[in-house]
Amino acid sequence: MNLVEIISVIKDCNSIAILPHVQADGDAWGSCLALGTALKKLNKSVKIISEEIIPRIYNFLPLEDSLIYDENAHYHFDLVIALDTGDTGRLGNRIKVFGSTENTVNIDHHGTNTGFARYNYLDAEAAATGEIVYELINILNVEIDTNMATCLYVAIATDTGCFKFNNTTSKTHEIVSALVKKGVNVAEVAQRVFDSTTKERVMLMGYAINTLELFEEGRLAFISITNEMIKAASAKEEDCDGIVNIGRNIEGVESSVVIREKSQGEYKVNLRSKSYLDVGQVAFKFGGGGHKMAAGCTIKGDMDSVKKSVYEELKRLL
Ligand SMILES: [Mn+2]
Repeated sequence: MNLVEIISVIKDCNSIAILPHVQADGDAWGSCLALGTALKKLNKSVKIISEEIIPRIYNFLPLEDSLIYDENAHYHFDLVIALDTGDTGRLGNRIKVFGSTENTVNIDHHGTNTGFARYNYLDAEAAATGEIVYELINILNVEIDTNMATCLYVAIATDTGCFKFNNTTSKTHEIVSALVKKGVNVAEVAQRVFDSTTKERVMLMGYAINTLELFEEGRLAFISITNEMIKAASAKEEDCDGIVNIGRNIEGVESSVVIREKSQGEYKVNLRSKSYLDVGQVAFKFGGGGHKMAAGCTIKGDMDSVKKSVYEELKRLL
């Protein structure tokens, strides 16, 4: 499907639900809020349904009154659109909402996307789903206002690590240039999204750094986060975000891993790489997904067995 075909599907529908993935990141939130606003401007009835409340660093984004958090919400929609979501597992409990209609759209940039909707648009070359949504809104012929531009800017800036990852292209900069012309306050976004932290997060980072281990002549970095650490730091789930970059930034490290205890016997694994190792492939092998340089999965076991499995897989690809 191309974007024009996706748009004809959207135009035929009146009530539309937009779903970000679970533990939505800046790309998912920004893309959903921008697309939601654009569709409202076309007089569509829009609900953005997320699994969690928007994290502190994104709560300055212009929040639509269409935003709802209730994953058990049962409504009838003419169309459900999943954004930035690689597979149905990433829809969490909202799989019920997604499954409530035959008319479903999936717009994404994860190379591992399973094409789970009736209408799928996948562009693995796009740095962020926000880039695709920008194009979509332009083809829809909706004027991008400052609020929408800010949402899309956050989407693209977060997924490119502030334009530092190698998914950043000249097209990324062209899109961002157009967004900045619409009045995005670049300094404010940087301050709120990238340069602000909390005491709890810093405490958690302290505990996490103490678990740092390097393997294979310093090419693999592992950090472990237990529920005990999160509790001791009074930290939240979202405070774990970005800790994986601490390992990745170490000179000589190719791949960095954070293993976080989720519940008894279940561990969330975050993977990053620096130049060549395809961590998306590793995550996929464990039932997760993502990109070449950034991916994630959930593995059952105990901390040591999870670490060993991931380590063996990464070692093979080094
Ligand atoms: Mn994304």
